[in-house]
Amino acid sequence: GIHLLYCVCVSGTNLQALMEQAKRTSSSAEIVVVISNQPGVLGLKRASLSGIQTRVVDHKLYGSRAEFDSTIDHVLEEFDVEVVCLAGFMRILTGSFVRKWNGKLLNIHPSLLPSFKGVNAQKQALQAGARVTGCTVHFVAEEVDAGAIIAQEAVPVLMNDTEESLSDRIREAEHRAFPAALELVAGGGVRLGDDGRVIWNPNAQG
Ligand code: 3YE
Repeated sequence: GIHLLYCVCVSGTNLQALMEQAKRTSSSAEIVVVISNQPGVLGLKRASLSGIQTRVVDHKLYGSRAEFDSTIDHVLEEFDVEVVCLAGFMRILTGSFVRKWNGKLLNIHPSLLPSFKGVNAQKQALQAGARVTGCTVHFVAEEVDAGAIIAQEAVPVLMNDTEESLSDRIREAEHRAFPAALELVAGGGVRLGDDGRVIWNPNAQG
């Protein structure tokens, strides 16, 4: 089963794209639970409407990152989760959590990594005068936005772009790149090697 760790900030549109992909008969993925660190967000509603189980693990109720991550870990174990997609999830995960789930955690970032790491990637691209940016799906390493790259889609920066118009264009690319990357991992087309680099399997389905 595939699991999705969702958060506030965004409206859950990446989650929606992943749910639609997983519903296809050709998909290797099944979304078994959606976890949010923010109660009441639209992503939880979207999951419930699709008949997917939801859990809220509110980071504000935990005294430390370790306790928060360990609670998420327990939910993932409860649901026998094999792959975790961070879709709008904005918390930095602890080293021990990342090590335990190494090769099973996917994150999406709104730039062509390794350019424009961190928050406000779209603003960084505009300020740098980049003419092309995009999105990246990567395996999560302890260092934020530094893990091995699974999929990328380039997006042009247009002359009159604002942070909002550029973000909208990148988000559309995310809705293609994230389901594609999930399918690659769930279908065995790609995995994380012991050296932290991606290993491609040309014989995988899909
Ligand atoms: N954790 C590790 N490595 C990664 N989490 C994400 C990706 C990723 C990861 O590659 N170890 C910015 C987080 C950046 C930040 O400072 N967040 C705050 C909370 C802000 C909030 O709640 O809105 C914090 O204290 O964690 C997922 C994407 C992380 C984005």
